[in-house]
Formats: sequence, C-alpha cells, structure tokens
Amino acid sequence: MSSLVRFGVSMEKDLCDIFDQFIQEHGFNNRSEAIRDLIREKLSLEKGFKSKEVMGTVTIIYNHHFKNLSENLTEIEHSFQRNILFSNHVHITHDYCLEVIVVKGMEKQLRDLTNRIGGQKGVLMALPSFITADIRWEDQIDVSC
Ligand code: NI
Repeated sequence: MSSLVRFGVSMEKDLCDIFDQFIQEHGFNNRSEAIRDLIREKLSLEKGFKSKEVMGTVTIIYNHHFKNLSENLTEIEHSFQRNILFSNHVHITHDYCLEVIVVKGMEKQLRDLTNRIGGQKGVLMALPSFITADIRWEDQIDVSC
C-alpha cells in the first residue's frame, strides 16, 4: 500500500453542506474516504477512452455575471469549432444560464474542451455525456416488436 498524503481542501460552505449530506446518504465514514472514492471514479472514467471517436453533449451551467466569462466561453468554443456541431442557450434564472453543446470528435479533445469550460470561474457545472460514434445500435437495442 502506498503512503498517505495529506492536503487541505477549500470549498464554499453551501457546497460542503451538500457534500456532507452526500457522505451521509452514501454511508462513507468521513470526507477523506468520499473524496478518494470520487477521485477514483473520475479518473477511471477518463482512462481508456481518449483515443476513441465519440459524440454527445457537454451541458454547462454558469453565472453570466462573472467578469469576462461569456467572452471566455465564446473564445473557448471557437477554438473547438471543428468539434462543436451546435449549442443551445437557455436563461434559467436572472443570473444563471444553461447551455447544451453538441459535440463530436476524439474523446480526449472533448474532455479538454469540457475541462477548459469547467475550469472557468463562474461555471458551476460542465457535464460531459459521450457515446462512441461508431456504435451499432442494432447490437445494443432490441428493436423487434
Ligand atoms: Ni443566459
């Protein structure tokens, strides 16, 4: 077993309250155990897909009042214009926007796009949802009546 490393984590109180609730509901013994599990899950999701062509969506929620955020998002999306088929924007409240970006390309590139968007200040969520573009649906779904 490798040695343990300790580090501090800062987060907004609201988010921490929700996280504590999550810990309780999922039966974790403490925050460290929950964080380790979430990190493993996230890393295993990212592993092994990077050389595949996929398509799907990146759903983002952000507060458009953050300085330069709208301009930065537009800039990022333009730099991935070959991967973005279209996007849709809904103003969900006075402050928050929901955007669904339909994407296609190598999974690694689409993860980079997702991470760049998710790393912007004011972005609450950048949720990728991809499937392999060459999936044979008849193998996956029983279409007989
Ligand atoms: Ni909006």
